[in-house]
Amino acid sequence: MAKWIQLLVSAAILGTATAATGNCTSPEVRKSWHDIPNSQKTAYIKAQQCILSSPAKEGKIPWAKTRWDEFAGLHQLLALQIHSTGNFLPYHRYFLNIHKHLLNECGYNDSLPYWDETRDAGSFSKSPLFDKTYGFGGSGTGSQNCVPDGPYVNLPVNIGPGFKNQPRCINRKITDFLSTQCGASYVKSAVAPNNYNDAAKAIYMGPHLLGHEALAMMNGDSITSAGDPLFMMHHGFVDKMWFDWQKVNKSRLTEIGGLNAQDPARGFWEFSGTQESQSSMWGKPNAAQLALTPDPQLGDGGPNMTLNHSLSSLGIIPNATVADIMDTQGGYLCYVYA
Ligand SMILES: *[C@@H]1O[C@H](CO)[C@@H](O)[C@H](O)[C@H]1NC(C)=O
Ligand SMILES: *[C@@H]1O[C@H](CO)[C@@H](O)[C@H](O)[C@H]1NC(C)=O
Ligand SMILES: *[C@@H]1O[C@H](CO)[C@@H](O)[C@H](O)[C@H]1NC(C)=O
Ligand SMILES: *[C@@H]1O[C@H](CO)[C@@H](O)[C@H](O)[C@H]1NC(C)=O
Ligand SMILES: *[C@@H]1O[C@H](CO)[C@@H](O)[C@H](O)[C@H]1NC(C)=O
Ligand SMILES: CC(=O)N[C@H]1CO[C@H](CO)[C@@H](O)[C@@H]1O
Ligand SMILES: [Cu+2]
Repeated sequence: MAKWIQLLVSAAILGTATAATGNCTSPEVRKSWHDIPNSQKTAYIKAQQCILSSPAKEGKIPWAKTRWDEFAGLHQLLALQIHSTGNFLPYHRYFLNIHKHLLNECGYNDSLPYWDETRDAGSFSKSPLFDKTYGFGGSGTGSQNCVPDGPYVNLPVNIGPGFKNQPRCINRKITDFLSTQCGASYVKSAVAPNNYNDAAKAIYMGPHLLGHEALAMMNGDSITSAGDPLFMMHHGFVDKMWFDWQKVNKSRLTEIGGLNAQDPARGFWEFSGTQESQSSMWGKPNAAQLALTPDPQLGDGGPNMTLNHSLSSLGIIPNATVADIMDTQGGYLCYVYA
């Protein structure tokens, strides 16, 4: 089969499309981990183990030792641009797409699963997500809260805590009562506001934040929680909230707002104080980190988010714009949530 035909065929099977075609005829269907077959879980886990154990490839982030470090390291560099800003939902949607690319590199080409947390709200610890064979391993134990079992034991992450970079185990600590606010009624209020800024903030401060608190991934650290592969399941759930909000009105497919970097006077919305005072929790990026951090205003030409905002993965996948990722069926992206 000619190379271009293979590409067309695989694009059709996978429901993917590129910005060049602009078409999305058979979207990838993203399903909750609860609803995918064990064979798919096994394939996903195998690819994730491969990402965690493959050497760094891009070479842009010197302290990233593995492919996964390059991914978690990207989240660390961008942490003060993509949390408590208008770029929270867009960047994390793009981040899911970067993860999809890494899974592809490791041989997983099926759809991206996510975690419908409403099904486990209030009792996260009993969720099938924490299965040690067909899941992410359980709640952490010992002084470091290292995940004691499951597929990612003994696969260290070298990014974090905070802006430091030291090898550490994948760790988390589940607190069931905090997970209550990932339930259906909380999700419903998070997607109720009728403008982007209010909905984005309600999603961020609601089920997104409470999910992080209930899971305390990577010491619950806002800068590097992406080190735990479970982060991607949680952020699929967050992305679905935006997707559900966007579905209500076509005009929401072009609605964007907020700042493209944290307001230094406010920092993270979930903590009091300023960015400076909050930095006592995780330190500050050093000069080498600052030099690698993308310019938050690239594409916007000012402090406000626009559809022309540039999204970068530091080379893992090509840059995109917010306009590219607004519609999950716009062609650059091609998926729906079930
Ligand atoms: C999976 O996707 C990658 C990247 O698109 C591609 O190189 C690879 O051939 C695909 N593998 C299969 C089994 O389709
Ligand atoms: C959709 O959004 C447009 C523009 O904001 C608004 O005029 C219209 O009333 C909305 N429609 C619905 C059904 O909410
Ligand atoms: C991609 O984004 C990075 C970081 O913002 C920027 O430095 C680079 O110039 C962009 N690349 C292209 C091809 O636009
Ligand atoms: C969009 O962003 C690019 C850089 O990423 C810039 O060159 C261009 O001028 C921007 N367009 C508008 C309309 O702001
Ligand atoms: C940014 O947006 C705010 C709120 O919509 C607006 O008041 C301000 O003028 C904008 N700033 C720039 C530089 O566009
Ligand atoms: C940009 C692009 O390729 N658009 C095509 C999408 O598919 C429709 C129908 O198949 C074509 O008419 C468009 O040209
Ligand atoms: Cu994040």
